[in-house]
Amino acid sequence: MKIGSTDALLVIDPQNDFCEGGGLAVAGGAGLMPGINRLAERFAKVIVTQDWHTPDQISFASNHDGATPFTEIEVAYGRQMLWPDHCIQGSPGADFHPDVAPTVRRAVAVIRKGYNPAVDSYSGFFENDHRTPTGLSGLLRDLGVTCVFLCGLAYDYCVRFTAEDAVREGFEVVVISDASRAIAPQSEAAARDSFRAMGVAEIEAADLSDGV
Ligand code: VGL
Ligand code: ZN
Repeated sequence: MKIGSTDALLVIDPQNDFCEGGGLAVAGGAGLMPGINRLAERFAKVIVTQDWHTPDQISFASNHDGATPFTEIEVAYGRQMLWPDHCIQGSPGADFHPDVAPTVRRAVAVIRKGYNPAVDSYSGFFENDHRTPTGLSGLLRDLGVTCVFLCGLAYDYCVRFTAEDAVREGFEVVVISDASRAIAPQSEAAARDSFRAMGVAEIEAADLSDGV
């Protein structure tokens, strides 16, 4: 598969809290960063997302008496998984991993998400109410992007939700599997099934060649 001039690379949440030692660590997270940098060099348009919560974020188990992380609750916009505290605005955990700095420097934009305390946001396009936009769709359209390639953390949540919204927004969508890692095997399998059902292509970084 060739990289074209109307393609963009979306690098999802390459932040300290999703890497080893972080608040919501994903196994193999930090190890993705060099490969992501090599990918980012090859795309004319790179956009990075940043999970950006306040301490009173509704999806933090710590904000619900007696609740445990990785269990679900019912909120105004549907079911919501509870998480350990992570990516709190201005905290070291919310910073980009130092090894991904070259990609962040190349990025044409950083899209922050999840800053509304009452609504979590996995997707780079819409909050978890599936209605409130982040502005990413308009940005991509204004930049003339027709196809988005996704990588980053985590495969089964923020990469998955971003990919699904990108399809609904009319973009061609490709997930670069070996440049992404999942939080849990069960949700990883569910994400893979959903990608297949929705027409999201999955490739490995080695399947990409430089275009025009
Ligand atoms: C994420 C859970 C909560 C992610 C963010 O980046 O996949 N997952 N917040
Ligand atoms: Zn989050």
